[in-house]
Amino acid sequence: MDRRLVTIERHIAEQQQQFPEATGEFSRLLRDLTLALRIIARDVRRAGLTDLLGSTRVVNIHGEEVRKLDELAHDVIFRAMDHGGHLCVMASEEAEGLVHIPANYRRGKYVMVFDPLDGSSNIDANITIGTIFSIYRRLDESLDTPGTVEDILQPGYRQVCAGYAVYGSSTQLVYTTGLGVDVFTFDPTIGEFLLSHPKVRIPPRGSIYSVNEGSFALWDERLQQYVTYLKTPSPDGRRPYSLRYVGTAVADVHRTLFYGGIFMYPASRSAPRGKLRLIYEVNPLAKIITEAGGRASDGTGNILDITPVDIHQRTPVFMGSAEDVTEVEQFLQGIHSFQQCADVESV
Ligand code: AHM
Ligand code: MG
Repeated sequence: MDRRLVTIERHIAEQQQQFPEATGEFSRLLRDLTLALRIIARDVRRAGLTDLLGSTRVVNIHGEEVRKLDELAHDVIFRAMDHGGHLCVMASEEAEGLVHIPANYRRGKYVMVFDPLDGSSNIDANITIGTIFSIYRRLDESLDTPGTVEDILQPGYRQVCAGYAVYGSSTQLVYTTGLGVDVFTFDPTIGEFLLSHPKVRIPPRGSIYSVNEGSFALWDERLQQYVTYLKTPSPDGRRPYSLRYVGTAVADVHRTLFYGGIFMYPASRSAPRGKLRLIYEVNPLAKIITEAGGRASDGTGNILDITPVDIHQRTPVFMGSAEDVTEVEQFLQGIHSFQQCADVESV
């Protein structure tokens, strides 16, 4: 076991040393971001005491009521990131268009997208919520003009960094820059994120599925067969799977990262593209899961290969242990059916 005490700042600095050409700009960007996450974590912890629960009574472009903490988290991230000179543009779940860098600040070569507070419907009941982010290089790094929508609409495989903070029984920060997935746990007594789980790997197969099964009747029949299959006992005892669903994507994916299994937000008759947004929710989570050895699919192919056409576009998603994601794809593509599996097992 590695017993070194490593703060996130030291970890970022050590990782930077692996890139001799690095200027330090990216490290400074991450440092500013972790400040924002520390502030949000503090406000989340005290929300019940400080009039931060409840709605702003504003409805955002997704048709959802903006909670006070959604607005606060968006604002904190903006104020931490707008003046650092690292970013040329941002996009957020809580902003309809591009989030521009004010004209009086220098613009940098990176682009950041984020969901300031994921799991908004869980806020008022003190259930785990999170913040999701990802960082890209701008398309033409030689420019110092404002970033454009094309800079935001990059496929997920181009992310240079992806991560999330999960405000659960402790606050953890999970991120990757392509050198594995590292998890840091926040120690509130010293105000530091400390490396607690270096180089996390997702189990190749799990025994938990995570989906809002209330929509079962609205799903494609092939998905219904897959979930029925997961719930049907198998002779080898591998099934039935357990069902766990928090209703905060960050929390459901975090559990899936550690325990394995599959997290799904599929298309349904009432939501033909699913619910989750590709750019600032699904892609960062997909990058983390993929870097940890898992898979992320929209049912037909790799999530990270999709070229977005809209900042707020939605996508169905299936992510988690590689074998579980491959299995759901086989059901969705008609390669497996519940009946076939039952026949094989009864032989
Ligand atoms: P939010 O970003 O407004 O909180 O919405 C996204 C959340 C996800 O965290 C979660 O996976 C999903 O909505 C839950 O939706 P549902 O209530 O339909 O199961
Ligand atoms: Mg969200």
